[in-house]
Amino acid sequence: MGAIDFAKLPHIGEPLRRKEDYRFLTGAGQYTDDIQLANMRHAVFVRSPHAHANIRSINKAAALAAPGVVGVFDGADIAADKIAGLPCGWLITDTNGQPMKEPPHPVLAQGKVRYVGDHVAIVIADTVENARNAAELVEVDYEPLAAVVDVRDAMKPGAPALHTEAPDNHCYKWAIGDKAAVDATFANAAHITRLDLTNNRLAPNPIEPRACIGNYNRASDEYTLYVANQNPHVERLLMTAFVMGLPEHKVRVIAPDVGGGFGAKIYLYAEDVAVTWAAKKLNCAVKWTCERGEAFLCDAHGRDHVSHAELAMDKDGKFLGLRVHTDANLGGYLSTFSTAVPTILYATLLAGQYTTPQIYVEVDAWFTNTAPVDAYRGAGRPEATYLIERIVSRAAWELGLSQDEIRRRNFITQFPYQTPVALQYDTGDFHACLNKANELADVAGFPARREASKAKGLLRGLGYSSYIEACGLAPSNIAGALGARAGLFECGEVRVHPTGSVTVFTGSHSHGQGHETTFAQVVASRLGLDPSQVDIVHGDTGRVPFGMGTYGSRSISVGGAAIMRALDKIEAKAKKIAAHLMEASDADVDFANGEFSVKGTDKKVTFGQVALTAYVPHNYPLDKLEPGLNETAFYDPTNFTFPAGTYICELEVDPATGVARVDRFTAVDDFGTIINPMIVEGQVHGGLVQGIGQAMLEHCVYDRETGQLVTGSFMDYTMPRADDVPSFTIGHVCTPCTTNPLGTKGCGEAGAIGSPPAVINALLDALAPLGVKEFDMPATPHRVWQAIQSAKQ
Ligand code: MCN
Repeated sequence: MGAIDFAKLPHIGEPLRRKEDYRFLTGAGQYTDDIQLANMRHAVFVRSPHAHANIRSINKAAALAAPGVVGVFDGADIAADKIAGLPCGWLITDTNGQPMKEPPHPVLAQGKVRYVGDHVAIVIADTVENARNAAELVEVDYEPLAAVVDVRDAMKPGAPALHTEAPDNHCYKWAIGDKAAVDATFANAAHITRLDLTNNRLAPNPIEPRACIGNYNRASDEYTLYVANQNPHVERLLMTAFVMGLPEHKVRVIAPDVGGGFGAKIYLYAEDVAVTWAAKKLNCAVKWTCERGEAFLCDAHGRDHVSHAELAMDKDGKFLGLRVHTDANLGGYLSTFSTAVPTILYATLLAGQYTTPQIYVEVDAWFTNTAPVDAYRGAGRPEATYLIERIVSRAAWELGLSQDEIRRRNFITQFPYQTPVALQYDTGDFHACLNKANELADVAGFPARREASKAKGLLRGLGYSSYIEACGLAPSNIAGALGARAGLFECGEVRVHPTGSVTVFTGSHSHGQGHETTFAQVVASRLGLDPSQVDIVHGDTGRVPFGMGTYGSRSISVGGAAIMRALDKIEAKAKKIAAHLMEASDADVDFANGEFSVKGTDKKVTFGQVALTAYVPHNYPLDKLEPGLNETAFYDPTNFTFPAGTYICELEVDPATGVARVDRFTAVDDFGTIINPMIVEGQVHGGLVQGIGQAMLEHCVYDRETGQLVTGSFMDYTMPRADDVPSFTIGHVCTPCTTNPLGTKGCGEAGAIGSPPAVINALLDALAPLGVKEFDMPATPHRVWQAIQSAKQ
C-alpha cells in the first residue's frame, strides 16, 4: 500500500486518546524500581568525589563488615573476571586517516577516575540504607590531579591529560565538504557574516531516573536484566558481545514502563553491567535505582559545543558558502553514540533549508573531566539548527533585510535536493511553513505589540527559526559507511489471533511517545479493526524478535514501516485464505475496511472469518498454505525522513532587571502524514518546552578549576515549569515522506531542535536598541542584565 492510500484509511489522523494513559494516570504502570524479585539485594555505587585522580588503594574491609552487606566489588574484581570496558558504537575516522582515539571505558575505575561521579565500587546489601551506609565505609586513597572541564582549556598545550591514549585530550578531527572550493567562494563574497557561539551543556532529567535489576538463574544459566532503557536489544548486544562475553540467548533484557529518556537511556551504562555481573557472583537479584543527584553527575549529558561560523553571501543576500569550525566536548569517556553526535548528526544538517552551494565543516572532539556527553533530544541537529538560524538572522540584520526575506531568498524549492553535506532531502515546502507561521504568529500585528511593550518600559523582540532535521535513523549501509557499528533497521511481528484480535511485537520502544496508541491505529486501519483490538508489545528481548529501539524520532517511520511490511505479508496470506473460502482466484480478491470481496460479485468474507480459518483449517488449502496468521518483517529505510518547519518566538525583556519572558510562540511543522494529531501536538509541546528550557534556563556548569559540578541539583539547574512558557500556537504543513510506506516524518525532537534559535533571535531583536549583538544561552536574568551592561560600556 502506498503512502497516499494509507493516509486515507480510517483512524489515520484521528486524535485518539492514549491507550496507555489509563495505567499511567492511575498508578498502574510498572517501572523498573516497582519490580520486586525474590532474594533481591540493593546496590549503591561509590563514586569519585574528584574530577581527576589516581587511585592509590581501595580498602573494602569496613564496608564488607557492615550490617546487611553481601558484597563489595571494585575495578580489580571486575578485571579479574575479564569483564571488558564499555564500547563506543560509532567509529569516527580522523582526517589523518587514523581511527579516533578510543581509550578504555572501565565499568569500575581501573586505577584512575576521570570525572566527579565516576564509578569506583559497587556495594550490595539487604537494603538501600545499609548499602548506602556501607558505601561510606569504603576507603579510597586518591591522589588528586589537575582537572580540565572546558574544551577551550582541554586543547591548550600542557593541559591535564585524561588518557594515555590521547595525551593531548584530542579524540578526533573530522571534516566534511570541499575546503578549497569553500575558501574560494569566501574570497569572492560581497559580504561575510561571522559568529562565535556556544551551545550550552544540558542534563537530560527524565522524570524516572535510571534503574536496573540484574538477576541470574543458576538452573538455566540465564541472566535477566530489567532496565530503564530505550533499546533493550542493543543493550543486550553491547553487553553480551562486547563486555561480558556471553551468548545472547542466555541474556534477556526487559525495559518495562520507562518514564522518559530523551536520549539518556539509549546507552549501555556501567551500572547495568555491574548489577548483571554481580547477580551471578552473589546468586541473587541486584537492584540499583539512581538518585537525582547521581543522575546529574553520571547520566550522559547533551550538547556542549563551541563553534565559529562564517557565511559568505552575494550583494543580494544569496548564500554562497558556509564555513564552520566546532570544538565538541565528549566528557571523560566515549559514551555509546557520543562520537556520532558532533559529526554525522550535526555537520550533515548544516545546509538547513537553504541552497548554500558550498559548505565546509571541521570538528575537533576533546576529552575533559566531565560526565560523558551523548545524544540528548535532537542530538546534533539542535546544535546545527542553532548555528544556522543564528547566523542567518545575524546576516539579515547586517544586510538590512527582514528575517522573512533572507530566508525566502535562499529556500530550497526543488526536491529531491542534494545538499553539499551528504544528505538528500526528499520533500518539503519551506515557503508554505513560513507563510503559515507568519499568519499564525500575527507577525503583521507585531509593531503594535512592540509599541505597547515600550509604553510599559519593556523591550519586545521577534525571532525566527526555519529548521530542518534528519530523523528515522537510517539506512544501515550508509550508517555503516559512516562508522556505525550496528545496523539501523527495525523489526515488527504481527500476530493475528484466531478471533481476529492482534498483538504486535515491535523493536521500537515507547517511553512517553504513545506507541501503544499510534501503532495500534496503524494496524487497526490496515486490517479494518478497532484500535482497542490491537495490543502493542515492546521492550523485551524475550518476546520481541529483534529491535534497534527508539531514538532519532525513528519509531513511526522505521518501526511503523516494519509493521507495515508485516501487514503486507498478513494481507497477502489472508487474501489467499479468503480466495479459497470464496472459491475465487487470489488475483480477484480485494481487501478494504476489514472485508475481503471478489471483484464484480457480492461475495464477501470478514477479516475475522479469515483469521479463524487460519487457525481452524478445516476448509483450507493445506497443500499450498501453512495454517496460522503470524508474520514478521524487518525494514531498513532507504533514506532519513526530513521534518522541517518555521518557528516564531516573541518575547519581552525588562531592561532594568534582565528578566526575559517568552510571550508568544508559534510552531509550524511538516511531519508528513500524521497518525495521531493529539500525540503529535504533545510531542511538539514537550520538545518546545525542552528547547525553550535550553534557551532560557538550563545549563550544566562545572567549576573550571576543580571540575566539581556546580549545578548538581534542581536547586541549581533550572528546569522549565508551566509558568515559564506561553500557550503554544501550533500549525502543520504536509508533504508526505516519499521513502517510507506511511508518508510520515518523525516529530519527537522537532520542538527541541527548532526552538532555541527562535528564542535567542527574539532576545537579540529585543535588545538591539541597546546595542547588544552577542548572546550565549541560557537567557537567565543575570546573563541578560550582564549583556545589557556590557553593551553600555
Ligand atoms: N507520530 C505521528 N505522526 C507522525 C509522526 C509521529 O502520529 N507523522 C507519533 C508516533 O506514532 C509516536 C510519536 O508521534 O507515537 C513520536 O513518534 P516519532 O517522531 O517517530 O518519535 P519516536 O517515537 O521514535 O520517539 C523518539 C523521540 C526522541 S528521539 C526523543 S529524545 C524523545 C521524544 O521522542 N523523548 C521523549 N519524545 C519523548 N516524549 C516523551 N514523553 N518522553 C521522552 O523521553
